[in-house]
Amino acid sequence: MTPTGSPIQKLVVVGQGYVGLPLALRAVEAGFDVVGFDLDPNRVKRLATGDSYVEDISTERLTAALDSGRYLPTDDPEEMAEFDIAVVDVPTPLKEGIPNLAYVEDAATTLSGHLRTGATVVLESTSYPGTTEEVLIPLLEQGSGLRAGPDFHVGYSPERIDPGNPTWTLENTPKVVSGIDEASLTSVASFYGRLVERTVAVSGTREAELTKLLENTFRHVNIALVNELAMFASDLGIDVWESIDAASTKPFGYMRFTPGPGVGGHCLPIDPSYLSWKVRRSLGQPFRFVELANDVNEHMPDYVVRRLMLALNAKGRSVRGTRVLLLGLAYKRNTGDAREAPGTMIARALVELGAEVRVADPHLSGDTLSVPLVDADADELAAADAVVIITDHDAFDYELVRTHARYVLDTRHRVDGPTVEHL
Ligand code: SAJ
Repeated sequence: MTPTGSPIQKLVVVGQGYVGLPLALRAVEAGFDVVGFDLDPNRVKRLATGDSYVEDISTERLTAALDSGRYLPTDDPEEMAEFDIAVVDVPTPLKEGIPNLAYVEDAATTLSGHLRTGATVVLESTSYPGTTEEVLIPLLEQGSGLRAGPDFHVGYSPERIDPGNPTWTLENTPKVVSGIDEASLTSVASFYGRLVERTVAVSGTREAELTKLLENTFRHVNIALVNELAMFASDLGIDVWESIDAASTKPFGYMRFTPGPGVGGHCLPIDPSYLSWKVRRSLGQPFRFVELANDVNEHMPDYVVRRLMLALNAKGRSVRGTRVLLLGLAYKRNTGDAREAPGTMIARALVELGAEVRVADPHLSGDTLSVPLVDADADELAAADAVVIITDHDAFDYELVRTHARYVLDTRHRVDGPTVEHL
């Protein structure tokens, strides 16, 4: 309920990225008055003109929200005034391996200036257990003079947005919800209950924070397992891909993961380290699975370069002066996000070794790259001394690769042929 006891109406979403913008627009469609706050004036300008920079949000959907008169993108904190509920969707990066909560702290301080009795604040950003109660709440209380619990509600609800996923959306993905007390949980659960099909309540914010970290650490550790297995299998002359395919036929008790050139993106390379940092800081012990998984996955780009060096060496070639075409630089298939992408590390290493590196990636624009961006056409494929498949976008013509490339190192097992080696 709002401070005046009427249903929650005014929502502020702090951060209009791949998580905050879908939430803001879903809330507009559910009838809320929404302020979409972002520190980046360029983003605000683009949103205000109906120009979406989030792949899951179409121009039509954004324009409809603007036309409703209930969506206001802004970088002016004054527009937050009188909010009933605020959701914080800001980045939580690592800085030299240490959690960097500067964006969360900034959001809390800004919101505290507009916090009223009876209002609700929810943190969605991924962070270590304790962040809501040890970082967010003190700043909200300091800036408002109010007390979390008696005066305003606070909760945590992890984001589960999977960009580009056509099946699982904000609406149909179960939403874990929590509160610092019963009244907070009720407020948070009823808010999300108006946006998503199913909410899942847990007893406290720390359990909710740990839920998200468990989800992504589970993936990170299992990807590291198959990556290490792939390296051993290759040395043992065993086709690990066949074994993975065969294991994947098990209808229970197994989940398919596949080797790759490393783990990129804004989730997996980062989230598990929030957990291991918290364990080490609070308990003085290493979270060995996470630290080992980080070590294995961070090693994969170097392993790919080593495999290429061995292949060239077998042909009497050095890397220096060799023309290498990298297929796919984005961190994940069919996306254009090259953040923390292993492909960029592989490209950099090959350039340092003196290779002539070219990249083909239909999802990337050339202005972000330090190497030429080309098309993976027959000429480019034939002209390369080696082709490395790093991100297996569906847009590539793998038959063309198979028939024109003299040598292919395929890190995703997307193509077969006499000139192809797999990770
Ligand atoms: N990767 C592998 N082998 C695998 C799976 C992934 O090498 O078997 C690599 C990918 O190439 C990529 C990285 O790991 O470089 C991360 O891939 P991801 O599939 O985990 O995709 P993300 O980073 O977009 O993870 C998101 C997460 N979503 C949220 O945090 C809300 C994650 O929880 C989802 O499970 C995941 O999407 C998903 O399932 O697609």
